[in-house]
Formats: sequence, C-alpha cells, structure tokens
Amino acid sequence: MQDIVFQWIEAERRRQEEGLELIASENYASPSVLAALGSVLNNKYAEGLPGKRYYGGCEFVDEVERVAQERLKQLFGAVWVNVQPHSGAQANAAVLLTLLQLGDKMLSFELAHGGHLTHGSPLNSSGKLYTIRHYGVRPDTYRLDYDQIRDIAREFRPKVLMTGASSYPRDWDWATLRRIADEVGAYLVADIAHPAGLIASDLLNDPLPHVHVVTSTTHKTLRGPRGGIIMIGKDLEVPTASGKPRKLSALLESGLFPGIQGGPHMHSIAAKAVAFGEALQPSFRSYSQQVIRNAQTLARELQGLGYTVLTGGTDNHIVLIDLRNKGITGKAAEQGLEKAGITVNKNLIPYDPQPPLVSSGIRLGTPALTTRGFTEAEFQQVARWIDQALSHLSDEAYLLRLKEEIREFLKAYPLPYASVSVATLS
Ligand code: DSN
Repeated sequence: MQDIVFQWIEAERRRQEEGLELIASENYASPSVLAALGSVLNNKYAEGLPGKRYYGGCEFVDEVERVAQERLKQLFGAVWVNVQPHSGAQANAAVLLTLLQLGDKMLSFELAHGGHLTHGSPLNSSGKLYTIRHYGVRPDTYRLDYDQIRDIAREFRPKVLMTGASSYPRDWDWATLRRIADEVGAYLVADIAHPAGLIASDLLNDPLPHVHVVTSTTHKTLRGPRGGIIMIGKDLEVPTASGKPRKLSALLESGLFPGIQGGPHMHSIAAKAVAFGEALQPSFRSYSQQVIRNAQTLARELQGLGYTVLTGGTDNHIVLIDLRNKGITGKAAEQGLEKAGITVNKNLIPYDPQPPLVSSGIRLGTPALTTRGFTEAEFQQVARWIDQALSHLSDEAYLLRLKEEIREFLKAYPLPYASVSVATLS
C-alpha cells in the first residue's frame, strides 16, 4: 500500500511542474541536490566541526563538510565559513547572539520596506532580545537613502548595522555602509539570502570585502537545499565581554553551536556541497545573468502594460509591483493569479496603507522559471498572462482557461525531475 504522504509529494511535484513559479525566494534544486538531501547522511549525528566532533563515526561526514566549506570559500572568496545553519533565520540568530549582548542596539532595514523578520521584528527573538531602530526607503524613489542611514546611525549608535532584504529590487552600496558602521563603531552584517547566487556570479556588488559578517540562505538564487550559511571576508580579533580579544570566526562558531543549534543536518550539508559545486560551474553564471535579464524584461513589460514597478525596474531577480492604480489588493492578486496557475506572493509596498495580510503589492521573482529555461521571450509572455489574469479576477472560467494554456505551454520546459520515487508500506 502506498503511503499517502508520497501521493501528496507527487501532487506537489505536479503543481510545481504545471504552474508558473514566480515566488522570488523559490527555485528548483537539481536532482543531485535532492539526492544528497534524501541520503543516509540524514541518519548521522555530528555535533562539532570536521576533525573535532562529539560523536564517533564521523570520518565520511567530515569529508563532506570539508568539501562544502572549501567550495563555499571559493565561491565567495571567504576566509572562513560555517555551513551548518539550518536556515537563514538560524544564521542570523547565531550572528546576533555572537555580536550583541541582551539589550544591545541594532539598526536594520524596516520590514515593511523590504527587510526581514529576523532583523529585529518585535515578533522575532531579534526584536525581543535587542534594542531595535530601523531605516527605510525614500517615499519618492522607494530606494535606500544612505544619508538617512548615516543620520540614524549617528544618533542611535548601534552595535550592529544589519543590511540586506527580502524584497528590495536594487543593489546595496556595501562600501558606504561600512564607512557608516566604522564611524559609529558598529559591526556591519549583510544578509544576502536573496541575491546570494547573483553575488556569487559577480553580477552584483560583493559585500565580502566590506562587511564584518555575511549570512545567507542556500535555496533561493543559489539554487541549493533549504539551509543557511555564515561567511567572513576577514578574520578580525574582536573584543569580548571578558575583555580578552578573540577571533571573530571562533566566536561565530560557538554562537551557532552550542549557541542556538544542536546537531548539524549532514544530509543538508552534503546537498549544500553539491549546490556549491554546481554554482562554481561557468553555466551557473550564465544562469544568473539570465535571471537578471528576465527580471528586467518582466519589469519593462509590466510597465508597458500600465503597472507601477517600484523603483522603476530592478538590478536583481525581484520585481515589486504596486497595484493601487489598478484598484486591486495584493491579496486579491495573489488569489486570482493562483487560480490561473501563476504563483506569487502578496507583498507590502513601502508606506503601504493596507495591513500585511492584504497589502497593496505583489513580489515577483525570476530564479525558478529561469531554471526551467525561460528567457526574455518567455517572460514577455509571462507579463501578458499576469495582466490577463489580473484583468479578469472575477471571471473564474477565464482564469481556468488561462491555467490550462499555461500548463500546455510549460510542457516544453520540463522540470529536471520527472516523478518522485514512491515508497510502499508493507
Ligand atoms: N520567506 C523568505 C522570502 O520569501 O523572502 C524570506 O525568509
């Protein structure tokens, strides 16, 4: 008898195959990445680091983790990395636990303007444990205002200046941010979870030479397994509460384990190693270039169809649409597009008059469909489909016909995996 769980997994695989995936934080990991995730490494406990574990039998997982570390260092030019964070949230929590004492001050990007929950939201541990102020985007350009960041930093004197975003379509000026951090004596942390693959491909400004610590996820533009990483470009001696300076790398190491995590997920570390190996191939850079070209095409086409594209375009994989001139909320757009087989997420726009669960915008991203082979021509069609769906939100039959048209179209762009293996129960 087939376990019902595998039927749902197969249903999800088909959903991914038959619809247009435009969630900016999602991608299709390769069959090799999925094979490593589904491997016997799941069974192994390995607290500690390669060669320094708290468990026996780690000789092979040690090799796996060393490969992951070396490939990641090469990919970003890092001098030290940790590949064990279970997620980007864990990576951020570990870094903040390392750099801050309870109640210390952090300045970060406002969540409603594109920041992230783990950068000091009152609902997240970061907002409960530390004292938070935010910077935002300018109301006229929707872009970061580095003068504003400097002004707030001078007044607030944060110990950490947190940067990076989950919905900001423009690049970051890390050199300027480092000057601001230095002026006020703050650590500069960059969370590059969204654009990591584009930075690894040398297509966006590189934070490693400028910031003290970089965190990221591995499953968005980097196209690996779900997970997190921490990296540094320079291993400084930093002061500690005891007064004895220590290497930043050593502090971060223990901030993660035993600070906030237990056993590392070795199957996930193996999958990260595989994904980093893929990202080191020249073909990954071509993929990343296409991700950006596709996003710029999508932004331009939607503008041509009368949509308000925030900041007027994009430097990365994200396109943010303000739907107010169309009289549609983000919630209604997300629901209607889903009926047509187009998956997006509603998104607050900066200074949004709507609450988060309604919102006035949608966030679109090109990494997943670019993995399926979409180029500029296909993204022109994607823009037309989005417009057609949003123009017929109350016409269920129309949306269903569109869904069928998209399903047929996508047959020419197969996923890298045709089916899931289905276990049987005896
Ligand atoms: N949930 C992720 C995103 O969609 O951007 C961020 O953690």
